[in-house]
Amino acid sequence: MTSSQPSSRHLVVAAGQLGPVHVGDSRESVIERMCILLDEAASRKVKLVVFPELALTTFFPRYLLDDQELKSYFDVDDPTQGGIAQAPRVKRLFDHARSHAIDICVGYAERAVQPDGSHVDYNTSVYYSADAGKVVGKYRKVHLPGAVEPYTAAGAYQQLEKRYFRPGDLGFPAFRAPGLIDGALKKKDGVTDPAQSKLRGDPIIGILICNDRRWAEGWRVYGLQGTEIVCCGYNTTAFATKATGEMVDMSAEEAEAEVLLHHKLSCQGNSYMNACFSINVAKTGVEDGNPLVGGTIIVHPNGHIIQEAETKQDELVVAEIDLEDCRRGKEKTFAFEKHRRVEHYRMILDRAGAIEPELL
Ligand code: CDT
Repeated sequence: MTSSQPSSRHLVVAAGQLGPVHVGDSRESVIERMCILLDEAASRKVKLVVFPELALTTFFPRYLLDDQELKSYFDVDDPTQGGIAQAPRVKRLFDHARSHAIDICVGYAERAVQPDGSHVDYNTSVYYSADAGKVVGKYRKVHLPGAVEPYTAAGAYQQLEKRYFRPGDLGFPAFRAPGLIDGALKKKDGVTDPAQSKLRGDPIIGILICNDRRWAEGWRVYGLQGTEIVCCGYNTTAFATKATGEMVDMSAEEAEAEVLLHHKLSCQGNSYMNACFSINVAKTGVEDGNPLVGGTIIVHPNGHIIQEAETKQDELVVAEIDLEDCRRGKEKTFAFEKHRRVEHYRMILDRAGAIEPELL
């Protein structure tokens, strides 16, 4: 061990699970709830809290809205005005996190102001570093579920993300979060051999949003950037319907169990296959009659769930993690630089739909 090698890569992290946010709930009231979770996090020595997808509002893509109604759900992210961390309705959350020296990752509906003054809407999460006092990572949801046009069948459950958001345009950009690990290796330490610097720098973070967690592709792109912690907020319905409106043929309990199974398989499998921790955070409970699944989990790089929510309400789910635990998978089991066979993966890039082999 050299003098610049951190003696410990331990870190206390948390999922800031939120209970329902109803249509009539104000931003201020939701941010107050999030600040209460941050107060608890501070008392438990947490350094990073991950909040859900679209944390500040109800999950509005379940409603058909006109432009005026829609506008109220978006927060303006204007780079010339300091971005989302300075947006008047949200600033308090970031300031509160900084006052506790806690990083936060938070999802919101982003109305992105363009250089010509027009705007583009995204389903976004940002990572705010308390140490840097600014947003150091931003992700715009790539895999938008649902439809542009509402289903017309009576009783159909709407999921209008494709109508309200543009698919993310930033790819899957991993980034480092400063100030979380004492003695993290820096550029100025002059270690130029990647074999020597690997897993010794500031933690490498990636963000996914809800439906993204079901797609191996995004996780792998993060894996290929050495990501150690994936932050993923979600709003997932606790039931399954057909586009025609009727429920899939199973009881409500069976449907919820199935939703939870798929959620856990996705997070546990992909954490293991990319040797990273993941912090997967629900907005849960019943929003204006619409049940959302819980299942907030913090997952270890070996695929184990190390901490899990016990409620469907606001709840802080805390785990102490050791980033060193990523090493075995990254350097031995998978060691992408040794074992990936990229000459066989072309189809993953070139093909969207499945083309079956010819019939026999
Ligand atoms: N919010 C979100 O992405 N929800 C999706 C539901 C998709 S059902 C059309 C999810 O994957 O949980």
